[in-house]
Amino acid sequence: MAMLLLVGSAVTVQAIDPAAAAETTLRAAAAKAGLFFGVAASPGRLSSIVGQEFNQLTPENDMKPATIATSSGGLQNTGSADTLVNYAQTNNMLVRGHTLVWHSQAGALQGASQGTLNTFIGNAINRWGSRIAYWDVVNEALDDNNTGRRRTQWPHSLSRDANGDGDYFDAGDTDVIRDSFIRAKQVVQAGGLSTKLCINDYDVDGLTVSGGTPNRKANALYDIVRTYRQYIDCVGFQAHFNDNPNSIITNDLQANIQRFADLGVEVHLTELDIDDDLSNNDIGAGQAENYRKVVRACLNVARCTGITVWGIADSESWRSSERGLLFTGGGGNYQKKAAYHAVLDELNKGRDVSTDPTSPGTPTATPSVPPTTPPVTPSVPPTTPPNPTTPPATGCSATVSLNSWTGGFVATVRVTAGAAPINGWSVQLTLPSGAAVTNAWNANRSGSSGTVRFSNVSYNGRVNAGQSTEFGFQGTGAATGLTPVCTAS
Ligand code: 9MR
Repeated sequence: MAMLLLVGSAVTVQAIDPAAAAETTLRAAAAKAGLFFGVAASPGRLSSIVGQEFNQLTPENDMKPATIATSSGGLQNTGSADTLVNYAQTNNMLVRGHTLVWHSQAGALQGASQGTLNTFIGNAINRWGSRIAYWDVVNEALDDNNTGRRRTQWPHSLSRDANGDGDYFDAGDTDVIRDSFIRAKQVVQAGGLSTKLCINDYDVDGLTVSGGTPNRKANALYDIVRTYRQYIDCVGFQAHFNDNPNSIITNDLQANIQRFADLGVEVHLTELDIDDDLSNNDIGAGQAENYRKVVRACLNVARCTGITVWGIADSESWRSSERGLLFTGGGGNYQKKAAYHAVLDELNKGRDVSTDPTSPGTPTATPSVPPTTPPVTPSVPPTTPPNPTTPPATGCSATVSLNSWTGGFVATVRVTAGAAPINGWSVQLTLPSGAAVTNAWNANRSGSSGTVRFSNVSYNGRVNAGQSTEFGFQGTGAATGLTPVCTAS
């Protein structure tokens, strides 16, 4: 049964038809709600449950530099990663590449220069191309203990804070995060890849941590994403929840997801596990209830487009003593926990984006949480133009990139002004039969199937000559062969 789109005067509520039969796997329920539900795995854990229950896969260890990088930035030992990518493709699962630039498990790359990191970034992205939907380009860049500072060990020691003001955003600064993303973006654009580029970290989940203290680590991540937005497509909250005061579940998880989503990036919960005796938390008691609330926080933000659990069963988890996952058992023989049933039930209820200002039908607003530092344009521009297509002499052009899974997709549309600035735009495209748009961001929308039209919202109509802006939409069904037509006003 199809989703219902209930349009009120000021809100749009997207819910699953209550009369519809509930889906019986996580992946089917997630696809119907318009997001992916994934798992971290290694080749030894590819039992049939992986493809049955999940539609996204993250190699738990097999794409880390320690496994695949040579000291000169080349590739080695890619067999296990290939096995996982092939499995994902056979089972219609998206792949998250994990990870390119990380202080841990760096192997032969440990201590490498930015130039060598860039070589590795290019080799790794190009090896799997668009078969990788999302790459964690930079992992865990921020310090522990809620300081809000960057890490200082390699590779962050490659960065230079020229004026000592505590950030790496000024002219004269160098920043391994910025430079790694610039390189990754160049590679994606040069190859015409649909791969999206993410930054990933832990203890960044809520606006606050224990005791209502501001989450400075989350704020620092927010500043990075806002400053380097032109290179960053997605943000991963690892979401390892436990009793550490900085790792608890807080009531402002959804608000934090929302403020990142308001920047126009996709948000994912990338490594979810929840300590089963998590008593120190704001939002619930039992593990199943905690899972329910975390999944709900994502479902209530249109641009929260995926959740990945960090393993299948408790016994096989990196934190087995916390029993933080959705299954018991092991070795391919798994039993569903109460937490599994809670997640499935919550996914089956679908999204409720009535409080999401970026969802259709609600007034589009600027981010409700003010940035903690003024936006700064990165001082080193990319060495390739942001759009690989040649803009027309006047007017505008549009290109679309897709991330698809069985039963659903997310499309990102880039609108580029021609030789003259434009003050407004509209993009029309025709969806194949069976496909339907469920929500959109950074654009007004008319229509949901067949020919659909998108137009600028208040803050992105003006596009300078040769510059670009992006909007996105999410849908059900398969969206192939989209040809966007852009009209400037
Ligand atoms: O789950 C991974 C475990 O098997 C490895 O031994 C460990 C080594 O650091 O990495 C674990 O995965 C980590 C992920 O790559 C980054 N975020 C934290 C994860 C759990 O430690």
